[in-house]
Amino acid sequence: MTDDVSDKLAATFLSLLQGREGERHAVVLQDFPDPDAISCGYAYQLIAEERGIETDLIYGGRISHQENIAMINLLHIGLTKWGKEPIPADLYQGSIFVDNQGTTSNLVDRLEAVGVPVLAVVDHHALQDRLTPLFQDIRPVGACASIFADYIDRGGLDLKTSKPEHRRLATALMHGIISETGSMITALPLDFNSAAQLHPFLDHELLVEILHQQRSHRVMEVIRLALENRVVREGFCLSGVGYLRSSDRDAIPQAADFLLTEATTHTAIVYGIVTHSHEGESIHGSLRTTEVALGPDSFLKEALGRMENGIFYGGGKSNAGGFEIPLGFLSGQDDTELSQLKWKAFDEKIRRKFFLKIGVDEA
Ligand SMILES: [Mn+2]
Repeated sequence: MTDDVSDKLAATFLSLLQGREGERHAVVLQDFPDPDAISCGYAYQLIAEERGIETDLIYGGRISHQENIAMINLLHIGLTKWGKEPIPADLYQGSIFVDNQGTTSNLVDRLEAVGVPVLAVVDHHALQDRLTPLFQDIRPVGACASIFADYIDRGGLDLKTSKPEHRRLATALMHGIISETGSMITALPLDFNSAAQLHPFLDHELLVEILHQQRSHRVMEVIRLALENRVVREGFCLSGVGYLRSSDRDAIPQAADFLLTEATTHTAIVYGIVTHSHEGESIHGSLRTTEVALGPDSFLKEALGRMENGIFYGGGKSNAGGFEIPLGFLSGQDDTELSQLKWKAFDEKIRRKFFLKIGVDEA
């Protein structure tokens, strides 16, 4: 992307905030916010604050990764979780979607129901057509945080090392970029540029503290199960880990990351049934790949298909993807025998779908 195009995108984005003093915006993160999304939300918060706009960083799911909890606490980033309660009609004058396009947030329908206009969508996933925003900036960069760092650099904020919140923002964005690009391995030129721009404002000690959170015992257990249950065919590693609590959901991508380190594996897919306290049960899965040609977005869409309402069960970006399959009528905790039967059926079905897609003739 040329400098001119980047300048124009940043200018258009910033002009959108003009004349909105006194407004309150909903910054919508995906249901399970990751460091990339959280740092983008925080960037928008400070950019908007400078222009007299209040914001809430909102999400409809859960934050479960120990590193993400540490990030929020150490960097004093405030997130608002909306549960089942309705969103008041006059609360927000606009919404911004960062690091997602509305397909991975359960808040979209509720925001639409109370008529909150979608001001902007800033994302780096494959283009989806769920929302019709006033402004859209979707670029295939390594981290969405790099786009916000670029906005900041092109007039969004005048960063100062003397301001603690600016140092925290730079640290958050750097963490977003590092974690989203697998320590810069999948980074593209904009990611490197943005990291260089942020570098003078970083709080290195804080960054080290965020990165060095240890895994909980339960996450270790899920990784052990993933290792035990894995089936490797043609470089694909599939593993079902059974039932997990929603607070442990983030163990699934962590297990997929781990399985990807095996020499014979280029693509790891880990899934399990996540039990939510009120919302029933659903299968959550994560895909990680080092295979450049795979294309997780189309791979998952083709392998798993869509729901009755037309929405795909899964999607992704260049090296990672995820899927969620609601269990609907089959949701709910049953006796051990029925639970095991249910898991076996779903495990088998998912495995067959992926084997069929890969072209492996056995289940
Ligand atoms: Mn992202």
